[in-house]
Amino acid sequence: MIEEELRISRRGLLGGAAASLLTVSTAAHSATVQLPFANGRRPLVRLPQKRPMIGLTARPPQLETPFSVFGENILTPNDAFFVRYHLSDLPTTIDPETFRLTIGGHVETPLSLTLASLRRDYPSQDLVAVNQCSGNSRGFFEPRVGGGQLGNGAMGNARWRGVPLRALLDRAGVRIGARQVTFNGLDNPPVDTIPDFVKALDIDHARDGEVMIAYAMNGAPLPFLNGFPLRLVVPGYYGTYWVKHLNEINVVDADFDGYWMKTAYRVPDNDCHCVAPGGKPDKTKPIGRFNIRAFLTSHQDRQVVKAGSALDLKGIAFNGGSGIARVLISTDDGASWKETALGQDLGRYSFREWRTRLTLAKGSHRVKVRAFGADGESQPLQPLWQPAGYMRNVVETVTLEAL
Ligand SMILES: Nc1nc2c(c(=O)[nH]1)N[C@H]1C(S)=C(S)[C@@H](COP(=O)(O)O)O[C@H]1N2
Ligand SMILES: [Mo]
Repeated sequence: MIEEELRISRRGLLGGAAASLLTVSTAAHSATVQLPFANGRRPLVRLPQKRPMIGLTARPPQLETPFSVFGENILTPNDAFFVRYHLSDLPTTIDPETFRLTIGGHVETPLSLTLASLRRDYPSQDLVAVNQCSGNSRGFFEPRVGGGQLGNGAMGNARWRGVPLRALLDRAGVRIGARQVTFNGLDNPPVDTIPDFVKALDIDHARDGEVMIAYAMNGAPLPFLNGFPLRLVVPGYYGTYWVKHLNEINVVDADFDGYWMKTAYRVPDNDCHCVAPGGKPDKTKPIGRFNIRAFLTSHQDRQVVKAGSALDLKGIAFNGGSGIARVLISTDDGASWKETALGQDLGRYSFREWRTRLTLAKGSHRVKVRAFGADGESQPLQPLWQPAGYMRNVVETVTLEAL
């Protein structure tokens, strides 16, 4: 594993990334995809360690997963996993030999760890969990909102391997009065006026034994663009907390008030995390756990299918960690609903597959899928709205044309 990392880092991945983006954007016949909303035309771009992906921005590199990938694999392959960055001053190479992860602040014994020590001297754990950007599906908001106009591809499910954060905090010895833990990575703002990307979790959350420092994803080192050599994994929580190229952890004795906690990534402080379309929340709080979602992955909107014969439909569902209890399907635009069968349970933070077989009469059918969590939570039938375009989870509708 270490050898693989060495090889990767010496190739100077991000240097390569910038170069290939340039090639794509200047190519006369570069392929594009159309996301199903206005201004949804996107280039298909190729970056190191990635298959052709939907390009959102070139600098910093931001990539969306082509939606068909979710129908092919319940674990999203590393080379198809989405990429999100805020700051354009990214490291171009990271040397795994000299890399150090520090743990400091309100602790008894500050630590500075090599990657080798992290693997050798600490327990490891495996966990399947979805990483989803807060703004996944933002492009579908009506009225439209500012921010990356994403389709449904800013999510992915992987088997993460790493060290429970609790083990590191215990080794460092958290002092009485600790309130939060902050996380910083090797990427930097291009100018001083833009705040560095630093996130924080409450101390009890950080010590829950599930939050982890991952060094591998689906049995391989993290792809560079997904946080090589280390990233935070915060099961059930939006991707904003999953700090990449993580090299600095600090325990603090007050609520951390950095820009990316205090100003950005906040949601209306109410049960639906929503306001009337076009409105403004009077109170906000930091974004937290995923709400529940379900998707049809076997068929596309407007797909033509055969009338009168058995049709196999499948898809995925996930939520913030209670797990998926049931997924219902409607083929009459929500008038009636029918149970689907759930696939293998890879854990309560994972995508859960659902399947069903049905027959459609000749005509156009509005197919809806609606998931219910083990905690009873379900999806709204009408979209909720909020100004940042986070947390979209309306019941999805796909029209199938049976001929
Ligand atoms: N260092 C660093 N980590 C980061 C970010 C970032 O800008 N810098 N963006 C966060 C956000 S908002 C998301 S959605 C996830 C995306 O993870 P991915 O790029 O591996 O898909 O990374 C998170 N970790
Ligand atoms: Mo995000």
